[in-house]
Amino acid sequence: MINGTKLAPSLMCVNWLEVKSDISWIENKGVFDFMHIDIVDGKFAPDFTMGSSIIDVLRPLMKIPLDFHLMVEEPKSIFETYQPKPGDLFTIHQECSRNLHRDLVHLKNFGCNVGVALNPATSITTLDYILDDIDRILIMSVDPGFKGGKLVPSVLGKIKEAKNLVKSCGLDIEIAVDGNVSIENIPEMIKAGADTLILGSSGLFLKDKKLEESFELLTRSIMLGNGASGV
Ligand code: S6P
Ligand code: MG
Repeated sequence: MINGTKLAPSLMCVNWLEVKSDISWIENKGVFDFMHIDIVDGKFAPDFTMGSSIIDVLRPLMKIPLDFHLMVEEPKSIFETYQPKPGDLFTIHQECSRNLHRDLVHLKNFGCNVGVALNPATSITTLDYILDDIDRILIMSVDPGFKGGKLVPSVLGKIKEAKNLVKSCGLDIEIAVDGNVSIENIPEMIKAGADTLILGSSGLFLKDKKLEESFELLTRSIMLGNGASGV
């Protein structure tokens, strides 16, 4: 966490030729709150990411809480594959789940925290009857599936709307933003009400930069979002 903003590096965006050292840099830095793990099924979103054979090998290296983002049609069929544990957070998409409430209860029975993700075209109002059951709203600021996407501008208003809704209900639900959470976009996202930033190729794993250099830029950007000037 920096200045009250929680941080979740996206495992999909590490340098896979140096995956062990990237994970240990993240762990040792001591400021990251979650390891964000994108699971894509090739149906709800194009492409494929990491199956259990990869996650099972990497899990022992990751001590910070795991934050699974399932971009998967009818995700309940794969919950057990990733062995949800107390302390993990599992987020499923509103658009993917025919029985959203039932799937969230199923996940909570493993003892983990739960979130619901919304694609750029999905309204916050779709969560009206599920707010009491969730720990996080994950607002997708790009269409799901790939790194390197471009922010859908209407999403900034949606972050504000989500933040106001959660406040007005007096609920303890975190607002997370995922997709093109870039050094440039972060200040506006924080000002709009983002509590947690999912950091990918535009926010932490910057091309041609060492992680330490990118981290400095990230820190400045977060400070700007929180109202600090001259940093
Ligand atoms: C995208 C996925 C994300 C990405 C991350 C990419 O479908 O859910 O978590 O890994 O957002 O970051 P960037 O900065 O390349 O858009
Ligand atoms: Mg994600």
